[in-house]
Amino acid sequence: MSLASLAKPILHGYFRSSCSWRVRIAFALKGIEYDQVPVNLIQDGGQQHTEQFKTLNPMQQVPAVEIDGFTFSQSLAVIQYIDETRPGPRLLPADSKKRAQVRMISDLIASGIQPLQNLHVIQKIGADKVHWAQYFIERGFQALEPILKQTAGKYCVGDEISMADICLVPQVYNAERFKVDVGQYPTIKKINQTLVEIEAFKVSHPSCQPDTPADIHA
Ligand SMILES: N[C@@H](CCC(=O)N[C@@H](CS)C(=O)NCC(=O)O)C(=O)O
Repeated sequence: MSLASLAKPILHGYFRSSCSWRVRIAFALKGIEYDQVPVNLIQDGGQQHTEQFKTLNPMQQVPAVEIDGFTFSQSLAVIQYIDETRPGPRLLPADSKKRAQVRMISDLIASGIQPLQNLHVIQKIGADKVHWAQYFIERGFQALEPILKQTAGKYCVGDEISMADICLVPQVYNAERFKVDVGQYPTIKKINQTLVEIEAFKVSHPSCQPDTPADIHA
């Protein structure tokens, strides 16, 4: 085992970032200790735009994760790397069909919803930003609801927690921030309610991270 793989991973993230939260959930589910370096997406025009951060992720987005001597961005790539290299509960099922379902749901959220309501996009939209975000979250949830009706058991795909659940909870949190009525999507709502009671989802919640501001800290 190399020295690099013995070092604790470092998560460069932001308490409220849904993509950083995905990685925090994955670390928690796997029982992996890690350090956090806060990247404030708002302060000073956004620390993700500094030259220093661009060396970690030229895309100027969190998360960026230093692990095993490498730096990765893109939360789904990070989660899959953790899953492939660390023991603990599988985050992608062994069964090919279920694994494809997990990837389908994860991509629907990570490519079909989150990027359209991401900070940089919203800033470019200007005054109409809330309606814009609501529209694309609703559009995504209208597609996700019937899919989950077919794939879900206790969780998004069957009865095992997977990467799909890791994507779902932070996206529901974002939906609520943008005042989307999640009650319109009973399957999404029910799975989310089950997941938020699980320890790994609680300890990784935006309300209790090292960079969570004191006035909203749980
Ligand atoms: N596909 C990327 C998306 C990363 C992303 O959109 N990060 C957001 C926070 S959740 C960000 O850093 N936004 C900063 C900005 O828009 O300036 C991933 O899954 O990691």
